[in-house]
Amino acid sequence: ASIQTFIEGLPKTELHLHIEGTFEPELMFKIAKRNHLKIDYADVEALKRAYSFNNLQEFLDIYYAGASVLIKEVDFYDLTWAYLTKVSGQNVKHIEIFFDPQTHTDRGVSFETVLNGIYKALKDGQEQLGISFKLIMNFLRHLDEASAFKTLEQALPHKDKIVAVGLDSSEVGNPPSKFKNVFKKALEEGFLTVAHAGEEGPSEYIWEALDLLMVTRIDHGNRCLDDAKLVKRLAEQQTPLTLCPLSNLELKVVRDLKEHPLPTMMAHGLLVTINSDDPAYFGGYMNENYQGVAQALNLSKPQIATLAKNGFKASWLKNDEKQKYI
Ligand code: ES4
Ligand code: ZN
Repeated sequence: ASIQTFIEGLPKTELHLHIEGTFEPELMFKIAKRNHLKIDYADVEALKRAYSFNNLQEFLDIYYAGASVLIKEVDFYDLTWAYLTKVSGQNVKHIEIFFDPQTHTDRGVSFETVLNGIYKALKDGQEQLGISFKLIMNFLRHLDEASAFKTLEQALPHKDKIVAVGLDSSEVGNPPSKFKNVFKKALEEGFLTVAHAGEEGPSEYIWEALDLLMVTRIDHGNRCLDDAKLVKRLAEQQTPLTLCPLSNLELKVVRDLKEHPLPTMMAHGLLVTINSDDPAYFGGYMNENYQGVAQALNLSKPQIATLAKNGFKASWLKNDEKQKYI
């Protein structure tokens, strides 16, 4: 079989996905219209032409603007359901996905409106599409720790729905240490922790995520390769890195997929996984991310299969659930 058919047939996980980053332009216009809101672009084509980014911040500005048309619970449901039906066709079996409550609560949308819409769709996806899930609540790192604390308080009645907290948005200048107290509280409350680190920020931020935020996975982590001691630590502990190749390309974290650090990381024995980050903005869901690196880096079928298995290993599925796939 071709590499493409091989990738399509592999059971896959998605461990690094912002649900707000799955907002396709067509759905965005539809939801804006029914909420009587205007989008700054004339039509889907004009909006798509704006999807050209030189760095993370240029992307985030458009991503937050897009999310601002989400108002009602059904909007969050429809967003999540559209994503689930999309990846159900890509043989994605298990997902652990992020949502950004502050992006919505800061606009006056209630925490429950956001959470319930997303959660109901995830439940329906589990029942109707057979996709199991975990939900991760991210704090926006460009906001202060007090705002993150407020958000954590809002999550406490929903520990049955939210398994972990994470950290995203503008990385440089907003180190993990800024959030050490709120992550400590989250850990005491029984949440798992993850954090974006080493996407644009330095390897020191990865150390902080490990040692101060006690993360069980690093989101991105590309810059770990700048520090041999850190690579050794990540390899020894088998701390997963949730890599996002097409995101890295679109945000100019790498110049070309041929220069992606994935093969070097694999050679160092790191537990690397392939994920899609914000697929509506970066031009590809799971299969396209696998296909991108497979082609650019000339990966073998066993290497591609290892990446897919790594996703299950790196997941929070129970051991007996993982064993089916690894
Ligand atoms: C994000 Cl690629 C990326 N990095 C940091 N924060 C984000 N939020 C959505 N996508
Ligand atoms: Zn991300």
